[in-house]
Parts: sequence; structure tokens; C-alpha cells
Amino acid sequence: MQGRTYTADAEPGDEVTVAGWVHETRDLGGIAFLILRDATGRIQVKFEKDEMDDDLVETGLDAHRESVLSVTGEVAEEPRAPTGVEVVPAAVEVLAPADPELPLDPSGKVDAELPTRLDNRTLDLRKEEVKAVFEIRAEILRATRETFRDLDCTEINTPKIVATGTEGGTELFPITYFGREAFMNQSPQLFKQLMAGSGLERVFEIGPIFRAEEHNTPRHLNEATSIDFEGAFCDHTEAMDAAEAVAKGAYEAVEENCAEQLEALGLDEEFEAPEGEFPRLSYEDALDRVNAEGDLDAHLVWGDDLSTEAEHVLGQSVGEHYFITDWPSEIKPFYIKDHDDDEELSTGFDMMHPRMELVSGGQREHRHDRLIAGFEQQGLDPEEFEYYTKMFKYGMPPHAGWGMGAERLVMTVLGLENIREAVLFPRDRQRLSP
Ligand code: AMO
Repeated sequence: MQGRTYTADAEPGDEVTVAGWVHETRDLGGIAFLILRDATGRIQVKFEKDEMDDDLVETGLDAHRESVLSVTGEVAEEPRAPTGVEVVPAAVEVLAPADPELPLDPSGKVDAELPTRLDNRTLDLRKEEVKAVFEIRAEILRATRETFRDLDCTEINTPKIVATGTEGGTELFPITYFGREAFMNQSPQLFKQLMAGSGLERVFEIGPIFRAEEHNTPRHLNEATSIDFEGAFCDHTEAMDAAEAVAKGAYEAVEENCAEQLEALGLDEEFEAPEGEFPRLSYEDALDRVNAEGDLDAHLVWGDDLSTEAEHVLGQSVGEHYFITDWPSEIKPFYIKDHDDDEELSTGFDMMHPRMELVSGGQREHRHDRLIAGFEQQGLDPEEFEYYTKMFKYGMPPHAGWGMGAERLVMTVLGLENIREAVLFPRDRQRLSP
């Protein structure tokens, strides 16, 4: 809008046009106040009924809450106004009226349940604390791109419609692609590995992944955003360094650049970026720790995956971010390389927040014959993946990488209860719209 001033930029003495939503109106008789809200904050508009044109007063005061108005007038200092200034209007225009009945109260005076909030995300995002989550999410992704830049990575985008899956056949969403069966991609895994073998060497992607998993939990989405890294000539320890740098970079950026948003979320006092190196615990040590400290139904033995309950015990025990390394090969994906001196042991790792898993990754199997054998052991037909495996015949360097759930990162940085709070329009078992 030509000539529009953000409410935060309105200075005493300025002649401005501000535009935004009617946050509230207070009619005191001879004088009335309207609070107008925009992306930058709120401003008071003062109506002195005896001194102003009736039409102007009526237009301003008859507008229902959440209607969109533009107000032109002079900004005056007013210590009693919420921001210390007010606009004395010379013209008021209704740009978009709002129904008097709202499905959700953006002023936050009336709480709404999460499903109602998600059904009405536009209104929900007019609340300062909800807007703050998405501003912080954007800052985390910005900082992540910066960290990857410092790590000499090139940003890539890979196909989301694919012919085959990689992360286990049961979790694929099938679609029809010109009469053929195709799938929504579960992970950029194979494509990012192909790029590690290209002239780009070190790549990252921030993009959607689709998982048709049955889970309906506060930590799972059926469409999530994955932050993926893949680096040629990297081993699993260097990949872990990169994951740690991305996580720390996210916290530091939020701490440095999001003071206002943290305050809106009531986190300004308690927000803490992790300090020191994330401990690296072997799978075996993790099992011992869970068995010693946890009160689980079953004693964990070598080869067991860590249940949510076991992760919880471990998280409480470690109390900070940590890695779990040296997993049994049999429970890590076929594309992860085993240790050269012990084939039972995988270079795969997970990076954990005390509340949940954030990352999994590892060094990759880059030897063509071993890779083909891995596909076969997994029950996958290597022929179907020939586009991928054949590139391992033409000089595929050793490489390593990982995937990190962006929503889980935001969720853990901000201590959100439910992952759906970190996505604008979540996709889960029940939710396909909006
Ligand atoms: P994985 O399947 O463990 O590994 O996924 C990596 C990370 O992505 C996030 N994530 C999810 N977040 C929300 N909802 C989901 N349904 C969901 N699924 C995964 C988690 C998880 O730690 N190809 C490998 C990565 C690699 O080795 O590079 C992979 O996808 O934070």
C-alpha cells in the first residue's frame, strides 16, 4: 500500500496512514479509543466525538473487531496510550470488514483448543505468541542456511515425486503419475548422496518429507520439513560436527535476534543456548545407562531399538543434547556404512535432545558391491535403484550425512508441547485441510 507507515514507525508530529486490524475499541462517551494492530505492533487511535466529523467517528467505531482499517492522521505524543503515541484521525477507511462472530479470539482473552486454532490459522497467527513461533522458525532456517554456508555447502532441491522409497516400504504415500504408480518422497537420501558424488561435494536441502506412518503422536507429522546434509570426503564424526553446528547455530540466532519473540512467548528469562560439546555416547553405553537408571518393563539387550520410553530415561539422565553412536548394523538403514574393523557395528548415529530424537545419519556405504549386497539384504531390488547404484561405479567418494526434523528443532528450542504448533498447516492422520 503506497504511503503506508507501520505502527512501530509512527513518530510524534508525523502525518501517517496506518493500516491493520481492529484489536479492540473502548467507547468512553465523549471520547473513544480504537487499538489498531499490524505486523509490527499496535497503535491507539483517538476519536473526540464533538470535534470530529460524525461519519469518520462512525466508520471507526462501528467496525467490528478484526476488521481491517486504514487510518490517516497526525501522530501525537500521549503518555497514557499503550505505546506512548496516538493517531488523531482525519480519515478512516474500512478495507475489509470482519463478521462480529469470530471462530477464534485473536486478542487471546479467550483460549482456544489446538484443533480450533489449526482450523483458523490465519486468525491464530494474529496472536503475538503464535506469530513469534513462526518468526523464530524463519530465523532458525535462516541461521541454518548461514551455518551450511560456513560449512561450504551448496543448497539443493530434489524431487518429491519418486519411483521408489528408501526408508522402509510401509511408510510411503502412493500417488498416480501418468498412469504409473509413484510415491511422495520420504527423504532426499539417495539424491543428496548422488550430489556428494557430483562436483558440488557438500550439499544441503531444506524441504518436505512425506511419511505415511500410523503414529499419531505429539512428535510425528505425515508431512515434515527435513534439513538434510551430505558431504563428500566426510566421515560420521565430521557429519556429527555439522549437525551440532546447525543445532547450536539455531539457538544462538534465536538468542541474538529474537528477544521480542521470546518475550511474547514468555521465554525471555529461561531461554538457554546449549553450552559445550554434545556428549557422544555409544549405543552400548546408552543401553547400560537405560538398564541401570530406567524402570522399564523389559531389560534392553544388544540389537534392541530404543523405545520412546528408553529415550526418555536417557534424556533425563544426560540432561542435554547428546549423540548415540556405534549402533548395531542390523538396526540401521542399509545405506549406512559399517565400521571397517567391526561389521556388526554401524557408523550410524542419532543426535538427541533430552525430549526426542532430532537427527539420524552416518557415513554411507560408497563401495558399489557392498551397496548392492545391502539392497539385497534389505529385501529391495537393486535393479529398481540402478539410477542411484550405477553412479557408485564412476567414482563415488566416501561421504556422510544426516537428516534433521525442522519442526522437532523448533519444538525443542521453544519447548513446545506439540509438533503441530511448529507447522502452519500440519498434516496428520486426521488433518488434510486446511
Ligand atoms: P530419519 O527417518 O531418522 O532419517 O529422519 C531424520 C529426522 O527427521 C525427523 N523426522 C520427523 N519429524 C516429524 N515427523 C516425522 N514423521 C518424522 N520423521 C522423521 C526426525 C528425524 O530424526 N535418510 C535419513 C537421514 C540420513 O541418514 O541422512 C532419514 O530420513 O527429527
